[in-house]
Amino acid sequence: MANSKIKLIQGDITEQAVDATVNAANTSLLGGGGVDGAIHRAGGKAVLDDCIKIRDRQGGCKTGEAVITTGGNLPAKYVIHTVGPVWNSGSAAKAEKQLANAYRNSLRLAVENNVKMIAFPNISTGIYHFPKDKAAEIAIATVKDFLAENDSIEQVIFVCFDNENYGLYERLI
Ligand code: AR6
Repeated sequence: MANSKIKLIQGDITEQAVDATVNAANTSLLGGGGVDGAIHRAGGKAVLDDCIKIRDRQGGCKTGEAVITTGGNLPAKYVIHTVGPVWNSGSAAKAEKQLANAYRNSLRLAVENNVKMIAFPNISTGIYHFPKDKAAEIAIATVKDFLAENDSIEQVIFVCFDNENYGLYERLI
C-alpha cells in the first residue's frame, strides 16, 4: 500500500508539478548552493520573502525541522524547507535521527497544509556529505512508516539528481 504511493525519478526537482517541493535548506533559510540555490532561482523573490518573514519571526529553522513557504514561480504550490544534518558534525546516530526528522517533519507539515503530492530531494547527500546509501535507507524507511500511518498523502516522489542516488533508490524501493 505505502509502496504504491512512492515514485522515483531522476531529474531536476524544480521542474516537478507537485503540491509541495521539499528544499534541502540551511538553518538561515536564506538560500545557498545545490538544490537550495536551484529552488530559490526558480521560485524567485516570493520564496525568499516568505523565508525572511519566517526568519524574522522564529530565527530560521533548526536541523531536522521544517517550514513552509509559497512556491513562487515554481510549478509547485508550496516549498517545504527542511534542514538536514551536516555529516561528521557530531555523532552518526544523532545525524541519522535528524535526517529522519527532516523527512518526517516535512511530511507532517505537508499533511497540515492538505498537500497530496510531495517531491523530496536527497537531503544532506550533497554539500552536507551524509553517506548516500545510509541516507537513502533512512529516507525510504521514514517515508514508508509515515505513509503507513497516514493516508492523506497520495504520492511521494523521490527526485534523484545524480546517478549514484538514483541507483541506490532503485535498488531499495
Ligand atoms: N534537483 C534535485 N536534486 C538536486 C538538484 C536539483 N536541481 N540540485 C542538486 N540536487 P545539496 P545538502 C541534489 O548539496 O547536502 C545548500 O547550500 C544533489 O545531487 O543541495 O542537504 C544549503 O543552503 C544532492 O543529492 O544539499 C545548505 O547549506 C541533494 O540534492 C546545504 O547546501 C542534496 O544536495 C545543504 O546540503
